[in-house]
Amino acid sequence: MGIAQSAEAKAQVELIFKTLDTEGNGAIDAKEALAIAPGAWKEVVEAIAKDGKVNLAELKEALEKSPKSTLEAVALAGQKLRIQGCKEILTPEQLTLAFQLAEAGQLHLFKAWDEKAAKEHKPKDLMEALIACDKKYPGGLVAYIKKAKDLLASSKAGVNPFENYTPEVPHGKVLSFGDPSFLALEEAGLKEMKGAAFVLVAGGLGERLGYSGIKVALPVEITTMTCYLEFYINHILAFQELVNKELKDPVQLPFAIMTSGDTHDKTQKLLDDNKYFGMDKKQLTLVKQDKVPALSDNNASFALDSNDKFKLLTKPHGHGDVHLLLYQSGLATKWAESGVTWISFFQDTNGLVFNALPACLGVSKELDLDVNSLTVPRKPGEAVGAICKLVPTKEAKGKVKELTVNVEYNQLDALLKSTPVGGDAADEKTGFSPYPGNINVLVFKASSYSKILAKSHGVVPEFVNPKYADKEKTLFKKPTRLECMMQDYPRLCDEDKKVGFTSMQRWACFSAVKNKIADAKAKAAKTGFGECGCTGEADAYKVNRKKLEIIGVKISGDGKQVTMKDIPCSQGAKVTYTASFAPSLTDLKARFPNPGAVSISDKSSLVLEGDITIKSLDLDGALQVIASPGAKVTIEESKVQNDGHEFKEIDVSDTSIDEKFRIRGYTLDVKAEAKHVCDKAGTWVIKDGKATLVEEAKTTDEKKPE
Ligand code: UGB
Repeated sequence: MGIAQSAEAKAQVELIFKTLDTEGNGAIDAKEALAIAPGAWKEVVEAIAKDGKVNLAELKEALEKSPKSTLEAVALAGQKLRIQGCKEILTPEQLTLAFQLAEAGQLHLFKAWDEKAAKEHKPKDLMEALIACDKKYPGGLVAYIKKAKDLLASSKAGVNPFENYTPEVPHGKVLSFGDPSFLALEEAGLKEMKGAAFVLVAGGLGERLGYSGIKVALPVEITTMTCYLEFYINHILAFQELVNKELKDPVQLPFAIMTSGDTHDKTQKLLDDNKYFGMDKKQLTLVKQDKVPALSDNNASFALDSNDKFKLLTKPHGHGDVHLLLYQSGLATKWAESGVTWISFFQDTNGLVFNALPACLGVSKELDLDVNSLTVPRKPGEAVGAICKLVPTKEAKGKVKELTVNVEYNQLDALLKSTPVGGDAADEKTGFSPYPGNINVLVFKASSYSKILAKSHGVVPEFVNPKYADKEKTLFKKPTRLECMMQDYPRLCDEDKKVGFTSMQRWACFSAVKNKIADAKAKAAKTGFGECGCTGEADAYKVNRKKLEIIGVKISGDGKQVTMKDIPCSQGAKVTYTASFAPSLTDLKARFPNPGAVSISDKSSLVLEGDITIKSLDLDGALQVIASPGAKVTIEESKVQNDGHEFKEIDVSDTSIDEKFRIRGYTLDVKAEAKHVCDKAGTWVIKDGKATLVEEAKTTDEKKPE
C-alpha cells in the first residue's frame, strides 16, 4: 500500500518534507535524510541520493510507490521531527525520553508539538510530567508500556489469570477472640512486639466514601473525636511502652505511612499540627507513592487531557506500591538490619486491627510464618478479597508453583465456578464463603521480606482492569492503568516460604469505613455489612463492650441491632478507652480486679484514658475519666446516673454540618455527663461523684537527699 493513501499519512509526509526542506531548494543532505528516516525508507533514500543530496520531489514520488514504506514508519519519522523541532526547549534527558516514547508507539503525544506550542514551552511541561513518571517506575515508562500492552492483550483475549490453577480452601489458624488459646498467642505476640514495625497504607482518596479530606483524619468515634491516625499512633506507643518495661535498652517501634499526591500534604500537616500525636519524629517515616500514566486504548496510549494536549493524565497504581517504596527508600533493609523481626501492614480506616495484631504476631512466631494474613469470615459478594490455595492443574504441574494468596473480589466468582459452591457463594452450613476474607492486615517476617524485595526490587505483579465500551473490547469507557495490590506479595515468595493466615471473628478485628451512606445501604442489604461511617463507629464501641463482657463486666456486648439511615448497625453502651489504658485483653483484665462489681447500661457512654483501675461502678449515663501522666486513679463508684449522650440524626445533605458527621448521619447530643480530669501526678480515688487526690506524687527534687 502506498504511504500517501490516507489523509493522515499524507499529512505526515508533508510534515517530513516541510521540515527537511529547511532551505527551500527542494533537496536535502542525504545523510540528514537517512538520520531521521525510518528503516523502511533507507533503501529508497539511498537509491535516489546523488552527490550526497536527495531530491525531495523524487523522494516523495518514490515513497508513495514504495511497498516497503508503512504508515507507522512514516508517522514515527514525522513525530521524531516534531520532537527535534522542540530540542531547544528540552533537556537532553527529556529529548531522549521523547524519542524512546515515540519508538514505543506513543506518537499521539507529539501531535500538538508545533511551533506555537514550542514557543510557549508546552512540550516541556508534558515532558516534565513524563520524566517524573519514568524515574519512579522500575524500568522506566518503556517497561510500563510493554507490560501494559501485554496485559491489555491478555485482557482483550479473555485470558484467565488462574487457568493453571484449581482453587482449594486454605488451612490456617482459626482463633476465637478471648479464649485461652487466643490469650496465650496474644501474650506470645506481645513479647514479639519488641521487634515490630508498622506500615499504614493511606494513599487512597476515599472516593467511595465521598469524603473530601484524608480518611486518617476522620474520628474513629465522636465521643472523644480521636482520629484514626492518632488512634493508630496511640496503639503503637502503648505497645512500645509495654515492651520497654521489660527491656534494659528501650526501643522505638518504627512506623511508616504510605501517602500519595492526594494525601501526602494533608497527612504531614495533621502530624505537624498535632506534634506527631506524641510519637518521636525519628520513628515515623512518610513514603509517598506516585501515580502512573492512564491508558486510553489497547495500544497502551498514554491519555492526555481532552482540553490540554500537554497535560498527562495519571492514575493511582494501587496499594501494592508500598513494597516498591519500602524497597526504594531502603526502609525494609534498614529495619531488618536493626532488629525488626515482624512488619505489620494495615489499612487507613480499620480501627479494630490492634485488637488482633498481638495474637497475629503470636501465630507468626509459633508457625514461623513468612507471610501471615489476618482474615475474617466472608459473605459472598462482599468487596473483600478471599484467601485461596491455588494448586497447579495436572497440565500446569512443574510450570507454575502452588500459591496461597488473595483473589480479589472482582475475580472470585469466575475462579470458583468450577468448585463445589459453584461461584462466589455461601457454604450452606455456615452462610459464609468457604474462603476466608482478606482484610489487608498482613504480618511479614522482616528478614525474608527485605531479601525478597531486594530480588524483586519491590515490584509485585500488576494487573489491568479496563471497562470496555464495545463488544470487541477495542474501546474503553474511561482510561485505565496498571495496578498492583499489597496482598499479592506472596506471589514473589518461593515455595519454601511459609504463607499462612489467621482467622478471627469479624467484630474483633475488622470494620472499615469505605462507603457513602447511599451505597452502604445497598451493600448492607446484599451482605449485611455497610462498611461506612455509622457502622465503623458502632463497631468501635461494640468491640470494647464485647471485651468487657468477656472479662466479666455486666454489659451487653452485642447491644441491640438498629438501623441508622437504613443501614444496620449495633447500638449499646458507647465504650471508649485509650490504648494506654489497655493495650491487650490481658491488660484490660488487670484494670477490672472485680469485674462483677461493674455494670454498664446500654444507654451509657464511658471514656477511660490513662492509668485507671475500676473497682466498682454502676453506670447509667455518661462518665469520662482522664488520668494525666503520673496520675493513678481508682474508681470506686456506686451509682453514676445522668441523661448521658445521644446520637442526633442529621440531614446528610446539609452542607452547614461538618462532613465528619455527615458521612455517619448524626452528631453527638451531650445531654449530661460526669467528667473527672485527674491532672496531678499521684494517687486518686473517684467516689460519690468526686475525684480526690489522696496522695500527691513526690517530685524528683523532694526525693533528693538534702
Ligand atoms: N491505598 C493506597 O495507599 N494507595 C492506593 O493507590 C490505593 C489504596 P481500598 P479495596 O479490606 O475491605 C482492599 O481502595 O478496593 C490504600 C483489598 O484489595 O479501600 O476496598 C487505601 O488508602 C481487598 O482484598 O481497597 O480493597 C486503603 O488504606 C479487601 O481486603 C487501602 O489501600 C478490602 O481492601 C485499601 O484501599 C477490604
